[in-house]
This record gives sequence, structure tokens and C-alpha cells, in this order.
Amino acid sequence: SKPSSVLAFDLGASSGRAIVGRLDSEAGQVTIEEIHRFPNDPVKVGDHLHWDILRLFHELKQGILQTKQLGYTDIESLAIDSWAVDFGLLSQNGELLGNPYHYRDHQTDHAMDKVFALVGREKLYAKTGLQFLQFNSIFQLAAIKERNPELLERAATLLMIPDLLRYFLTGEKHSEFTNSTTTQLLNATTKTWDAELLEQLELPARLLLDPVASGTRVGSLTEDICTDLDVASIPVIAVGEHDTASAVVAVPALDDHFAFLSCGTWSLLGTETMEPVLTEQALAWNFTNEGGVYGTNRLLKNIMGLWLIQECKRTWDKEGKNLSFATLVKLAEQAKPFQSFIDPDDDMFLNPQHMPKQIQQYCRDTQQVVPQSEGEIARCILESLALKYRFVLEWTEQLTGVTYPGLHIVGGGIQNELLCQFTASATGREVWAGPVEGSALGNLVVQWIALGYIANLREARKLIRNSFPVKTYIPEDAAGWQAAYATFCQVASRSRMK
Ligand code: LFR
Repeated sequence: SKPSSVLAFDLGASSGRAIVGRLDSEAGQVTIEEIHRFPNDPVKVGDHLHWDILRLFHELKQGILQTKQLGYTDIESLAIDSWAVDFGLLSQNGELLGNPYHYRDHQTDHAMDKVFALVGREKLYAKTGLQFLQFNSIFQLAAIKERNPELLERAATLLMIPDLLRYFLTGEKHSEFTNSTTTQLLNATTKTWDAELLEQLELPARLLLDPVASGTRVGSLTEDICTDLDVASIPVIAVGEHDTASAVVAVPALDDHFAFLSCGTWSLLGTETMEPVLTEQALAWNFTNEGGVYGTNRLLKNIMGLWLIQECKRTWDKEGKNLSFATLVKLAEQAKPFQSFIDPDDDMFLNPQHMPKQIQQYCRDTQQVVPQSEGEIARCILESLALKYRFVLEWTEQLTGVTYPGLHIVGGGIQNELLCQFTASATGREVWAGPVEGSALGNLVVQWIALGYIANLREARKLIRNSFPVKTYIPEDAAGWQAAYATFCQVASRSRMK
């Protein structure tokens, strides 16, 4: 039988890409080709930070066009995944009301406490199982309700970012399940919108559509788009539209129990379970339970991730330094080890004006050596991330009672080999790095499951394992990293490790 081709759009917080996957079922092999890559620059206007959603839609159409121009005329379906929690609001007649807010917008800086006063922290966790992050959709909605109530009054429908783009492509409105779980409005037990919660927060229930399961066909390209791009209509599938859900689909694990790190702008570290873990300990450690595809649950914590270094680079670029990521990593490698550490997840790093100064401030506040050069700052970030990975990995083990012999890392972050090596050394375990296109691959294989080419999740992971390289990193300098970990924990507890 001839190979099957499908198209994945994977949108990250700094760039997006269109990737065609080809599945040769007989050979048990997948190959991928990147068709189109585009920046995703947020736009600040007035006091607020927004996504440039119409530009993203334009880029999706460019991706479809490129696919055709490269000679792929046999695309069987397409699907979108993106970061979570953000959404657009539609009017009664289906038009977009305003530009979606960026989850790093400061409108939610004080929103959590107000919601806790109305609902209660424990109650909210018991219902939703979601970690408290100030940007969860629930807090964004509470902030909008307070600041800009007319917007909510006019809104008829809420669609998460991939739901919204999919609606622009197909004209159909659907909420996809995995991404719905990141709103903190979905009940983790019943898997339906929590009516009581909506009532307590006086949020209109009409906004929310019953979630469809990941792996459902949800329309096809509109006639208008087909005419415009001169392509035949393509079926559209709702995959695990939360990029982290798709990334974990692509973890090439053969075991039922495994630890993963999805490494990109964010670092998401945890494990897959069959049920949400809603214990007191999970609440105290602020672990999340996010919905996965095919009945799976992701027990994990968000770690600030490569954002720290991306933001430093952006600041240095503005100052005219123009250092590539590769150069920064090289400078970090040459810098002196174990000088100073940060807790990557301190609130002060969520969206500061000037990341390098913010990191120096943290070191000053905690009476450490203050890193000066770009290399010293980059080293401080990478070592601190690796140490935080150990911390969260050990908490994950305590919650599940499972010992993980190694850590799978997927996503663009594995291109940073220094970080992979630091992670192996800090955790004292093997690191298995690959594949690099985690989310896009997870997106592709769920399309093939939906189309009937792959039997299930387990088979999909086997296929990925057979098709893409995995690089192993072995721990080094156990004593040095053990001492560093002790210092890191001390420093971070001084600033209330989160
Ligand atoms: C990763 C991610 C995380 C989510 C954060 C914000 O790209 O989707 O899972 O917590 O972005 O949406």
C-alpha cells in the first residue's frame, strides 16, 4: 500500500511550523518534512500583550499552499496543536471579539487570590486537579471580568487557540478535550465543565462547548479557503491540541511507566498515569493533572524552561550583541561551574522587563556570586534548570511510588546538548533525548490513529522509536552535582522554592 501523508501545524510560543508526515505502514517507518516555519511574535499594545492571531491564521494558509507547491497532493488530513490556556472570544454571529491575550500578560498578576477567595484553593484543586499558574484560563477570565466586563457580556463562545484557528479553517466550532483541561474550569472527574465553579465566579456557561475527544474528525477546509488556495478540501482532525499532550504522545517509551521532560520554551516534567492524582501532597507540591489522549493523564509540573535563555537572548539582541543560541551555549560551557543558582520558577522570572538583570538580582538577593558575562548568566540558567529537573523528578517519584531509571527528553530543547548532559549529571540517571519534533510527531500519529493506519498509542510510540534517533547521555561528576544540588536547594528555599 502507498504511504499516507498528513499535515501537522505545531505552534509554539516563539515560532510555528507546518510539517508533513509520511507513514510507510509496511516498513513501519515515519518520515517528516518541514514545509513552512514562521515566527510567532507577541504584540504589546497599550498595557497588554496579545497574540497576533490573524497573522498565525495567514501562516497556516501559507503552510497549506506550500504543501501543495511542494507536490503533496495526497494529504489525507491536517491538525493543529499549540500552547495551552489562551483563547479567543466570538460574538453571537461568530466574529472574533478582540485579540486573544498572551498568557504572560500582566492582567492576571493578582487574579489568583481573588478566585481563591470565592472558590477556595483546596476545592478548586479537588475539582480540577490542575496546578495553580496565574495564567490558567480561569484566572484570565476572572481578570477580564473585572477589567473589561463588556467583552464577556458580548461573547457568545470561547475557543482555545487551536479551536479558534481550526474554526477559521473549517467554519465549525468545537472544543478539544486535552486543551479544555488546561482552563481549570473542567472537572477532572466528570470531564465536563464544572457548573458550580462557573456560577461562583459568575462566568457565563454559554461560552463553553462540550469537549470532543482527541482524535475526532471535526470538519474540513471551507469552500472559500479551497477556492482561495486552489486546493481540494482536506479533512481536519482534533488531535491532542495541547502541544504538551502531543509531545507526550511522541515519547518513544516502550514501558507503561516512564518519566518525561518536554523541553521547549517551557520544561514540562512528569509522568503519564491512567488516573488524575488529586492527593494532598500533589496539591501541596502544586502538581498538575492535564488530560491526555485516549484516557491518559499527565502528572507534571511546569518549569520555566528555555524561556529564561530566550529572554536573555532577546534582551542582548536589543542591545546589539547578536549572540546565537549555539554561541551562548558555548560561552556557558566555558564559564566556571557551580557559581550561582536560581529557582527558575520564581514569579520574578515569568515576564520581567530585563531578564539578565532579573537573574543578577536574584543572585544578589540570595547572597550569591552575581554572574556578569553572558556565559556566566547562561551557565547559571542551564545548571539551575538541570537541578530543578532533579527536584521535580524526585517529587514525581514520591507521588507515584515508581522509580524511573532514566528520563526521556523530547522537543527542540534537546538541541541544547549541554543541557541534556547537565540533566543526566544532575539527576544521576541516563537521559534519552529524542525526537526533537515531539509535538508535531504526536500530532501526526494521532491523525493516523484517527484515520485507521495505526492501532493505538502503544503502536504509535513503537513506530516513533523505530523511525527517529534517540541519543543517550550518561551522568558525570556525581560528587560535584550532589554538592551543587545541596546548595541549590538551600538557595531556592530562601526564596520559597516553587
Ligand atoms: C507548553 C505549554 C504548557 C503550558 C504553557 C502555557 O508549550 O503548552 O504545557 O502550561 O505552554 O500555555
